[in-house]
Order: sequence, then structure tokens, then C-alpha cells
Amino acid sequence: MNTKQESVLKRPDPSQIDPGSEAHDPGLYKSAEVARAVDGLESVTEEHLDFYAQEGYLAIENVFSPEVTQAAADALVDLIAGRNPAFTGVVFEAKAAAKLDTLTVEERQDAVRKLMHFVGYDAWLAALAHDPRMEKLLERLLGEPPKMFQDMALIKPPLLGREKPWHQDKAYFDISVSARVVGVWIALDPATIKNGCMHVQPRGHQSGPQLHFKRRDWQICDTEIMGKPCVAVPLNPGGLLLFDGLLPHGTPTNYSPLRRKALQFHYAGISCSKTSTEERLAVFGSEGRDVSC
Ligand SMILES: O=C(O)CCC(=O)C(=O)O
Ligand SMILES: [Fe+2]
Repeated sequence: MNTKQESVLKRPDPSQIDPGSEAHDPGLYKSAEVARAVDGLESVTEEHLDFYAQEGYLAIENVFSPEVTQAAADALVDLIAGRNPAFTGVVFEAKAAAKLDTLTVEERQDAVRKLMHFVGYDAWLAALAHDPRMEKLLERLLGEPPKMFQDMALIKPPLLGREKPWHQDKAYFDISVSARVVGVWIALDPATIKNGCMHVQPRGHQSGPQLHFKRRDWQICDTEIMGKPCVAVPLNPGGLLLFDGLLPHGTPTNYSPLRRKALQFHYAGISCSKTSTEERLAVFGSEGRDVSC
């Protein structure tokens, strides 16, 4: 987008964005550091695995080719546009949900927050989730073959893509508290500091589960995050972030004129067992009942 186009787009008053989406303190995403990414899955060494164990994350660029990445992005747009009537996993913002039939494809994309459970509806998306090279690396991280248990796409529309406050993903999953979980976050558009790329708290997974509260979302308290180390993870389309299920992370509001689409898959080892919601909330905080990631 050129500067002329950019100047036409005004930064909105966050209180006008959507009922229930509050502005966040920009200090929560003040990154002193930008992650250095490995170039390609084939370049991942034992040292990188040690880095992942220590820091809780690893960024890798150039994992998926531009063609495959574009095909996955197009598949998401098809699902958002409603071209597959059997698919019901698009989560629209409340205001748009009531008038979907009147919206153009572009307007629908601006009204989507996320898509859930889509791998069974598109071969490209399924191929990304089960890429054999990626699954091999996941097996090295998990110590046994991986089983995907969550597929999700996260959209931040231009100028209004809302924040995902700091949290640990394991706070949302009824999976054994001691089980290792790896999240894979794949950029489909350029993910930048301006349009709401991932931000992680390096080594934060080493402190174990943290209490979550209902604030702007089911989240870690801002006061726990403020002033702690923060690493921004910008990625090119086709790049990915691997992160531990206990690593605190979040993404700021997208005030930029550029859309940010991403896929997120979660994996645990095939032998991993489930836990009850009660047990999970006893660890992560009882305000999490009935809240989903
Ligand atoms: O892509 C984002 O905005 C972050 C999403 C996230 O961390 C989550 O859904 O667990
Ligand atoms: Fe998350």
C-alpha cells in the first residue's frame, strides 16, 4: 500500500472498534528484541532445539513455498466467503454475524476474528497441518510422534484487528498439565510489529502455569507482564513460530492498513492424556470456565 492510500485510512478510536474490545496499554508489547529466525526447516540444528527448550520458542522462515502459502490463504478466504456451505467454523464479530448475507467477501474478511476446525474441509490446509517435515521436527520437540488437537486461523483485519492479550495456550486446553504441547503459528501475510505479529516472553514457560483472569479476555494480568522481557516475532508469509504451550504470548491491536492472516496448530505427543476442566481451572484459575481460546 502506498503512502497516499495509507493517509486516507484513519486510525480509529479503539472504543469504536467493537463493543467489548478495549484498548490496551502499548507498553505491554514494547519489544526490546526481535526474534532471529532460522532459514528453512532443513537448517534446524540441535543448538536450535536447545534454544527452543531454553527460551520456549523458535522462529523459522521459508518453511512453506509462496505457492503453498498462497493456496492456504486462498482456501481460508473461500471458507470465509461461505463457498463451502458445510463449513460452519467461521467466528464473525457479533455486529457482522447478524447481516452476513449483505456483506462482500472483503467486508466478511474484515469481520472475522477466527476460524476453527477447518482441516477436514480443505486439502491445502490439511497438508500444512500435517507437513511431514514439520511433523518430524515436532517429534523431536515432543519426544514422540505428534498428534494435532487444535486447528485455528487468526485474522487481524486492517485498522481494527483486536488484541489477543497475554496468555498461555495450555490454560485453554483440557490436556494433562504435565504434557508437553507445541504451538505452530504460520504467517500467511507478512506479520509485522505494526500489524500485530506474535510477541513472546522468552523463558516464561520455565515458571510453569500462571493464573489467568477475565479482563479484556481470559488472560494473564497486565501487571504480571509489564516490564518483563518481550520478543517480537515478525514473519514473512510461509514462515512459522514454534512455541511451548506454557510460553506467555500475545498480539497487539492491528492499527496498520494491512491485514494479518495466520494459521495456528497445536500438537501434543500421541500418548498424551486429557484432563478435566476442573483440574485445568484449578491450575490456571477458575474464572476460565466456559471461555474458549
Ligand atoms: O494470532 C494471534 O492473534 C494470537 C492468537 C493466540 O495466541 C491464540 O489464539 O491462542
Ligand atoms: Fe495463544
